[in-house]
This record gives sequence, structure tokens and C-alpha cells, in this order.
Amino acid sequence: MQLTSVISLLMLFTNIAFLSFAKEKANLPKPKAIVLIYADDLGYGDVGCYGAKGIPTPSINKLAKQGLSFTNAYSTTSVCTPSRYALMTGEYPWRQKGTGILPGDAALIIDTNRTTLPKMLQSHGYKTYMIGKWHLGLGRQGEKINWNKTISPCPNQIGFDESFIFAATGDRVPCVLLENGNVLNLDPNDPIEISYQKNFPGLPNGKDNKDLLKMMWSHGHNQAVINGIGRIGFMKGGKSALWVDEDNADVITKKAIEYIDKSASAKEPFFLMFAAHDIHVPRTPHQRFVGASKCGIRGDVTVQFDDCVRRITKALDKHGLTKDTLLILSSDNGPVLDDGYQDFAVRDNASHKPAGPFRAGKYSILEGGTRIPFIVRWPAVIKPGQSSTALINQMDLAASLEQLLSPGVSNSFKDSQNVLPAILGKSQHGREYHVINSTGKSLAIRHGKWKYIPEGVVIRDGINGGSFQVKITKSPKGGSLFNLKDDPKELHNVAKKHPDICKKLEAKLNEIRRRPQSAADTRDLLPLDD
Ligand code: NG6
Ligand code: CA
Repeated sequence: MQLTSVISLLMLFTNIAFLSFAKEKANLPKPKAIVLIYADDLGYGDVGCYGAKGIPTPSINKLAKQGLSFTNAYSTTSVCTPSRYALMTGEYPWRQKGTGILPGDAALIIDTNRTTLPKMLQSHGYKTYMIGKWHLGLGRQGEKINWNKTISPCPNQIGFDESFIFAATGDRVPCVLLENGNVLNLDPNDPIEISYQKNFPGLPNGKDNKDLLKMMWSHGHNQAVINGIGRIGFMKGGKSALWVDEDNADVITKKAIEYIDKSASAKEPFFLMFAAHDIHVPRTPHQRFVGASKCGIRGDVTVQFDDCVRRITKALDKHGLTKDTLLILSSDNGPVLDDGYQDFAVRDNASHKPAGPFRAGKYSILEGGTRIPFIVRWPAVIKPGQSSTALINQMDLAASLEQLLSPGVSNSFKDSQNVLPAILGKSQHGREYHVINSTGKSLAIRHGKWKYIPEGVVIRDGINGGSFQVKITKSPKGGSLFNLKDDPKELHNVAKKHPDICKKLEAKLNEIRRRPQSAADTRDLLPLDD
């Protein structure tokens, strides 16, 4: 058979599949709850169902058994803030300035007037809850945050009915939790002051006061000392509001369960975003998880995260909600070992492969940076125990869920694509193109089995952290082209062998840089490995 006939046949089959899905889609039930469990820095290979041996993750493995696991799912960027920005807005973060890793006193980077994932869900009748790591800024641009008053805008102004958050990360001040824009347990007589410039008179720093530290820093993290841990940034006051790192996983999980209980008794459909602090630094497992893995403290906090998953899924079970809940579990970026504290993650890693079969991790344009676990469970609709090779980006949740709730409506999001058939396991086809982002404007493009990294783009190789103990090179003249099907580790640059493919992908990347992808790009025409 001629190639053209093969392609026409393929198109015909795909169109038939698409049409039958379109019919089915109109009859899909609406989930009673949507729960997004979002880990921090959890790598592709860190959980049992994606190959980890030394870290027991029974609850996550159970989700995979009951649902659908993706092998070609990506976070938008290889660090936190931009990935979360994309998840919320459905826009590639590199289109906007100021979407890099934020300090803890940054202003909110999402315009309160724009459509967001939670606002879209609100408009379809869902109550929306944000719990855990935020890291998208608080308050207005150009205004210093007053931590002693209600802070607005906060998650509640971009689509969450309620929020219970860490402003930024566990390693950044302020080390307090905020409920609906108010610092929890704050004593008004001990107001909080934050500075990312200089320390407050009389307060110790972690650089010169190592005796105060229960966990030593390895790079950065030597400013304020809170709970015996050096942080990024300086903080004064708020003593009664300070969190205890070892308790944080329990505190936010308890809150998540309370929300589930409340929504279930009110019989309200709800969206819960549970953004764990684990397995980001500082890694501080609760005593009951110390030694729970064979990979040291980094493995132990992964087991702790798995336990949060156990408790959240148990709460859904308790209310009979499991069958009708669309639950998604993923991570904001790839793994890192030493990310600034001497927690022996490198020494204790043993033969564990945090990025699974992929190379490098957090901060990198290589696959380890953004290829992440992505599991979807919805027993009423998704057949259990499936795996999907569909190419998807987390930010596609926005457009896909919009289609689920309003079949046929036009996409409200710029770069988020409707990959609902893939997300529900009805098709093995997702995006045709996906732009991979490490940090800043460093971009690469994925299409089918091909990945192209343009000339000059920084390539960080290694898993130990920022520019620390990693090999940094640049993509060579003519760029780097990898065949991820045969070479998932990106070891063989075949750009010279396929200049035509490089040219095509470079042009496509430039086109997407200039404008959002058109609907035509999202058609399911060719199988991934073509
Ligand atoms: C880096 C921090 C790192 C981590 C990261 C953000 C240093 C030396 N490194 O600047 O520890 O906090 O920012 O991680 O301070 S993320 O997952 O939130 O993007
Ligand atoms: Ca992260």
C-alpha cells in the first residue's frame, strides 16, 4: 500500500474514533469531585508504579492500578513557579516576564481578571479549595505585603473559594501558613516582617550560627534560622504562627480531609488542589516516616507523601465519592538530590533512579526535568490498570476539563489543549507538539518520538541541583535532535543525520513562540511514534 493511502486510512480511523468519542463525550457524567494531588520535585522514577524499588508507595501504586498512568506526560517547566503558573492559567509561562522561581514576598503573578482553571471550574458549579504550596505570589505588584493583615489578592481572588497555603516554599520565609489570606495563629503583638535583602538587627543567620542548625545547608539556605533550619530570606516576629516542618504534611492533609468531609455533607461538587510540600527541601519527615525507605530522607518524605495520598483517598472512600471523583496525581518538575541542604540525598540514593529511564532532573531541559508521573483515576469512566503513551502537558487539564464540563465550548485558554480523549483513556493521542521549558526562555520541542533542542540552549546534565555539581553545556551548532523512542536517555544527537526534521521542528517552535498553537495542531492525526 502506498504511504499516502496508509495516511488516509489512519486519518479515517482516527476521525471515526474522534467522532465516536464526540458522541460519547456528550453523554459523559460530570465528576462529583475533581482532586488534583500535586507533588513537589517528585521524579518520574520516584514511585513504585513508575519503577522505584527502594521507596514503598503503595497508595500511589494503587491509584495507578485503579486508573490510567501516562508515560509521556510533562510538567510545563523544570521548576516550580512557571509550571504552576501554566497549570492555573493554561498559558506557557515563558510568554510572560516574571514567572520564574519567586521569592516568598513576591506579588501575585496571575492577573485576577483572567480565566483560570479554578475559575472555570467555579463557573461549572464546583466549590474550589487550594491547599499547600502556592508559590505564585501574593498581594499587588509594587506593594509590599503586610503579613499582619488580610492579604489580597491571594488564591481566593483567582478562583479558589477557600485557601490554606504556604506562601512560597518550605525553604523560603515566611515560615507560616495562610488561611484565606490571613496568617494562621498570628499574635498581633508579635507582627511579622520579611526581607529578602537584609537581616533584622539582633537576629541570627544560618551562615554564622551553624550551632543553631539541626540540618546544615550545602548551598544558599543560610539566612533566617527557623525550627533549626536555615532558610532563604529573613524573617522577624510571628513566633506563634511559625510552622513545624515535621508536622506540615499532617496539617495540610487534615485540612484536605476536612474540606472533603464538608463538601460531602453539603453534597457540593468540589475541586480540591492538594499541593504537597513533599518532596521539596528541606526534607523533614515526621518521626514515623524516618527510615521508611531504603533511600534515606528523600525516600522517607516520598513515603510520607504517599501516606497523604492514602488518607485523602480514604476520605473519598468514606463518603462513597471514589467512583465519581476524577483524581489526578502529578508533580511540578523533575527530581533533584542535593537542593541546598546536607540531607545526604546523594549518599543515600544508592541505586535508586529518581528520573527513571531519563537523564538529568529539576532545572534541566533534558527529559528528567519535566517528564513526570501523571496518573488519572475516575472509576465511573476510566478503565482501571491502563497505561497511555499520549503526549500531554499538565496545563492541558484546563482546556480538557472545560470540554468535559461544556462539550463543544470554545477553548478559553491560550496554550492549553483539549486532550480529553487521552486523559480519559479513550485515545492514545494527545498533543502533536509540546514545548519543553527548563528555566527562563530556554525551550525545546517534542513531536512524536522526536525532541529538538535548538542551538545555544543551555543543557544541564545531572541531578544534584541548580548549577551545583552538574555539567553545563550548550546545545551545539545545528542543535540537538534525539529519538526518544530508541534513545530515552538523550545520549545520541542525530541532528546531523536529519537536518530536515531539525529545520521543521525549529520552524514549528518559532511559530509557537510567536502565537498559540492553532486548533489544527491539536488534531489527532498521526500516532506518536511516526
Ligand atoms: C532554588 C533553591 C532551591 C529551591 C529552588 C526552587 C538555592 C541555592 N536553591 O533557588 O533550594 O528552593 O530554588 O524550587 O537557594 S522549586 O521547586 O520551588 O522551583
Ligand atoms: Ca518543584
